[in-house]
Amino acid sequence: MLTDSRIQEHNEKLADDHAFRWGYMQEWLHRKGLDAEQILQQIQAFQVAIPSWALGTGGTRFGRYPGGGEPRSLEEKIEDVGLLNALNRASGSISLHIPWDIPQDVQAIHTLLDEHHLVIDSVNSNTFQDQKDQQDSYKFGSLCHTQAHVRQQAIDHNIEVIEYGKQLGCRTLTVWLADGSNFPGQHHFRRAYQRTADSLKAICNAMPEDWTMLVEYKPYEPHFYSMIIPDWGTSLRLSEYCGPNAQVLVDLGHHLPNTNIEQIVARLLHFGRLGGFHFNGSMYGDDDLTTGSIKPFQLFLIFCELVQAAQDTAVQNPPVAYMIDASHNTKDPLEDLLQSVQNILTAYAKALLVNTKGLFTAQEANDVVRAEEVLKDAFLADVRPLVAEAIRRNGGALNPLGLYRQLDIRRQLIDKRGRLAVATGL
Ligand SMILES: [Mn+2]
Repeated sequence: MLTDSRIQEHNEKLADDHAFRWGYMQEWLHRKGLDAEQILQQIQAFQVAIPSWALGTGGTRFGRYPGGGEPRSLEEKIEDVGLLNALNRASGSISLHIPWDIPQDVQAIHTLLDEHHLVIDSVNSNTFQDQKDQQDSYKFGSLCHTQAHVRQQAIDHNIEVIEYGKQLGCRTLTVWLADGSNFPGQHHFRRAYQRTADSLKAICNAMPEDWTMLVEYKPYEPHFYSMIIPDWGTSLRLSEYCGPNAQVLVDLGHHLPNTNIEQIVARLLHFGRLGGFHFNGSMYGDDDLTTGSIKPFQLFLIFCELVQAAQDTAVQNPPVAYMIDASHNTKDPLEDLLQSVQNILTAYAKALLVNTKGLFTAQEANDVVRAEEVLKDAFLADVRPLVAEAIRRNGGALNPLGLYRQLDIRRQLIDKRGRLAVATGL
């Protein structure tokens, strides 16, 4: 479907145009006093995980319009991520969802992962829906439930997820809790919080020492009066309660409109508790749109905080696990993911161009205009040749989306898997 020689062929066709644009970019960087090679190396090293649940067409509660050729098994999901990674070389890991992606043959999965140069990045538990044959329902909560045996069932599920993760060589458990209440009076806020904290601690204690638990927050949905973990403050407090192996996970869509997410990122970095990142785009709420499609400037500002923290020896934050967490309702999921990764790399590349020294000087002098202009100078740069060169050096395609379309990969997937193939788990 996609071979190295196909990528070579594609790159050769675009070589002349790329050389011209990349040459100009190099000259521009040189004049700015920036080290092109060093910036390239950082872009080349950036990896963002692809979640197994984003490979099929998403939907709303009103309808779903699958485009065909969706992966029907964990094996086919790995093949799809392998395709993405072959094209852009920045999607070398997968985030799995249990029980949607329980491996039947662990050894075969390892072999397939190796074939595609992929690793399992994290495992995600699911207590937001009842599974077949499940004894107790999560209708009124899981880790926060009033009854101990329901909480224990949810804890046991998370421990089972850790076991699968161990078999697959991963070291990160992501917990997103749908627990919450829909009406005033439904929850005893303090007791429900404490039960959740103790449940999370029990899960954390069951993890191997080199594992990290990521605690994700969300202000509303599926519950509309209160969520157990609605904000970063609650996530932070819970992480601290659980110990050094627990970290906060920021999902871009999990904020109320106009929240200053870059400031939250800076705060968490300052506290050394930013463990993970879920990328998506948002217009109103948890819209799960293509990353960078709605607010590219915000994405850039978030990366500025990440880059500045990485350059600051005073920041004691563990490496951040990056993942895309989007839903693709109208686009081909693979095209959407290719766009997302491209937008993420673009925002990162722009952040790497910021004249940090100049910015800090302007900040110290309270030169508001200068500080803003320093940021805008980097944001407005056309970094596409820089991103393309990084992908090319990693062995990927100069235009990943262009090559995907040129090879008509979706058509090939439909021929192979069928028009009605529906991704497992959705
Ligand atoms: Mn998420």
